[in-house]
Amino acid sequence: MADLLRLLLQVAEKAANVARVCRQEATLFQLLVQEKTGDDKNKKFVQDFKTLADVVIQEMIRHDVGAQFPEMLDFIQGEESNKFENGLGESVTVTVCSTEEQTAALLATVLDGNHAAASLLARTIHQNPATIDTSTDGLTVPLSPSELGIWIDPIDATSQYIEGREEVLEDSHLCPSGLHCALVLIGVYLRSTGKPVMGVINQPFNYRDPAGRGWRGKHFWGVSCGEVNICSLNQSKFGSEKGRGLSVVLSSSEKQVVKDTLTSLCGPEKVMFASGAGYKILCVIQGLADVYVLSEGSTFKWDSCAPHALLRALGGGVVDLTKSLQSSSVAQDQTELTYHQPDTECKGADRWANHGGLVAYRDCSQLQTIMKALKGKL
Ligand code: 2IP
Ligand code: CA
Ligand code: CA
Repeated sequence: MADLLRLLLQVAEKAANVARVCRQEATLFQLLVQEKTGDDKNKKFVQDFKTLADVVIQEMIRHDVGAQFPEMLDFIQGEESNKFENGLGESVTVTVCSTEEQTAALLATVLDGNHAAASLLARTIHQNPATIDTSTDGLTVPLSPSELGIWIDPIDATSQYIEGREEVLEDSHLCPSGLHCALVLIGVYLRSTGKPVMGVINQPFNYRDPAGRGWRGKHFWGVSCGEVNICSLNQSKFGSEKGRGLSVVLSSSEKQVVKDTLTSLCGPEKVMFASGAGYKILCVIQGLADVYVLSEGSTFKWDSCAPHALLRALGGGVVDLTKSLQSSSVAQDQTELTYHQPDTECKGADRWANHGGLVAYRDCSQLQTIMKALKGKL
């Protein structure tokens, strides 16, 4: 299934192009924001925004993956629904059509007849992205499409994407907020066990092109199944950092008791804060933080699936915090998050929430240290 990986990298790059186009066109961007309603409301934000960019990206990924792997079509899910309401209160179902012109015509109905904006979007959707260096040659993945499902978060950290603050990223430094926290996340899991096996992360706003041609992105990928454990980031750079003291990344809205406990464990300078659930897990993947702890059920399957696969490829993982605290004796593998089963007691998006909170880690012994410190505190 190396061809699936290559396809996901390609379509994630196209997604990043859509995200960039939407930000670069100021008038287009104004048109794009719309408030969420009903069951799909993310309880975390008073005002959560659903952008057309999100919907378009998710549908484009579904379309492109479904075209090459029809067996997967019914198992491609994401954060968004493809129903969109335009300024006239009409409901439009957003789909990717077979030609650019048809897609543009459909999008124009969502964009209240703004044909210029619709054409721009349609062109990006139907354009092949620049070939990206995937270095996946020779990779064989022992999986077949009929055993796989996909979770898409078309844009994670939407609030940062909408706010659009530009920060200059420094190597080996975590940057708490800004456009670079916005990520395209595509995760692949096994339908039978729910284990994440492949992940692609695209960071559309990684740096500004020095030649003035706008934003450039960066991509990351990983595969973890059976004997195959491979990640686009190599592990070697983590080794030398051992012994420098444990560091954690948290949401700024994390519970005070968690902040306090981890501050006494790690020291104040080793407790960092950042936006975006995906970005925080990416910080752990990149070695910018050792562990990400979240005590609330405020993330969803589409937030964690892709980065979870990369962490597994690196020998780490993402566990359910509540389950892990309850069961120190249970094999740790049994507390890893899974992606195949909804919580049938909940409705809407909540069916797919990571209710028990989570801990993302690269190193099992660091996970143990964190769990020991949090035991009895929550
Ligand atoms: C959000 C986003 C938020 C995160 C929240 C996610 O996804 O990643 O930043 O909160 O958990 O569900 P926090 O930044 O406090 O960790 P989206 O932006 O896709 O709604
Ligand atoms: Ca998200
Ligand atoms: Ca999102």
